[in-house]
Amino acid sequence: MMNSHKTTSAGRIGLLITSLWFSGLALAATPPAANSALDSPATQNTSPPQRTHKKGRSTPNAQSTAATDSGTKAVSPKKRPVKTRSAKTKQRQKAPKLATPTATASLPSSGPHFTSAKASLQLTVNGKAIPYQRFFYTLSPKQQLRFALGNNNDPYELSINGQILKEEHRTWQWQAPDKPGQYQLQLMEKLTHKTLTLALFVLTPLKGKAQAINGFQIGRYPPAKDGKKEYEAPKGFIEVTAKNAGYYVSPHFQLAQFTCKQKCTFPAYVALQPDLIEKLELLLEEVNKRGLRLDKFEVMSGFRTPYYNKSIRNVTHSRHIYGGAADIFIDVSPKDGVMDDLNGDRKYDKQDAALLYDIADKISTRHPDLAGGIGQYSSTGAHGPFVHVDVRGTQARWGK
Ligand SMILES: [Ca+2]
Ligand SMILES: [Ca+2]
Repeated sequence: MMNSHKTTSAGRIGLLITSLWFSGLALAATPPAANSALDSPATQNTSPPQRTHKKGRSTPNAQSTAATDSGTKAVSPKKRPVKTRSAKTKQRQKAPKLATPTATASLPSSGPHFTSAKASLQLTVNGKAIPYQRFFYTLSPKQQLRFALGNNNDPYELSINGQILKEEHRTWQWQAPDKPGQYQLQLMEKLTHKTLTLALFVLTPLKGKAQAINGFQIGRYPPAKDGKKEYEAPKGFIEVTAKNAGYYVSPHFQLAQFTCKQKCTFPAYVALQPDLIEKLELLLEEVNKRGLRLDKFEVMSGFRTPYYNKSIRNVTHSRHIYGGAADIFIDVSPKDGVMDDLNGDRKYDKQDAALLYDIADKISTRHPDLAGGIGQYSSTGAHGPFVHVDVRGTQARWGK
């Protein structure tokens, strides 16, 4: 089934040398992520979308709704024509590049540096370590959780929605309410006032044979592929409202970046796996270590409902329908909705996606617990170059 995969070497990461990264890096008003119809299944895929890409947009709205999969026959993005910016766009882009000898040398001498915000308090939830100072966990109504601390004797306080839980030998028990929604856990070290914030999303299940929740179309999940657990339908969905859409589920990623872009009103529902967000955080940290100063990735496509996935004729078992995949690119300068010129050759093509691909590959090697697929995509008439990242549990590579 993985006839088009190939393993890449981890050592081909070029220096990323440009000084363009420092302008306009505010996190403000993260625009809703745009759709990508492209997917990234184990077997690849993709007939190029036909929609004309509008250059120079201010949001990453590289919409494409065309079909993406051709079954088992792979269509290598390498065979597509490489697309570069128009002369007009290039002219706007004429800021000088710094041929810095090291990647980190291009970091600004002033201004905020990247902060990974890894957890300083060692909390586990049902055995799962919480990796960042703010993170999230998903659970079913009435599910029992056990919170536990690392081995130390400092005094702590753990509360959920402001209510302090009783501690017993460095552990706390909590049963999720029947009512789906977002519940806020806060762990505080009393002496230092260090805190860890964990959003507990009690999931809204899709009941019986229903294919929608509160009018939001979900569709029908296919039977689990080969009976594998990672291809089972999600137990439920995070309810996204106008109030929590901008919520940061981790230090750098917001709920709204991953919601499906089918036409809908709030509440919307999203499947989102914590492992995916952890992997994206690690990737973002590594990209910053390489000298690109940015605080987020543009997410072209995060979660897709089976309903939407079917409408774009994508592969049935796309990792996107399980909330475990994201199609991402870097768009800082110029902020125009498409991948930036990462390698400084004044072209915007698959070589720029290749840099991000290589870094993602390295992260995957370092963190086998977050194993998954990485796919490289060239630009088409509908979107710029991008990289697919997922956490399917096994390694898969394509497009490069
Ligand atoms: Ca750009
Ligand atoms: Ca380039």
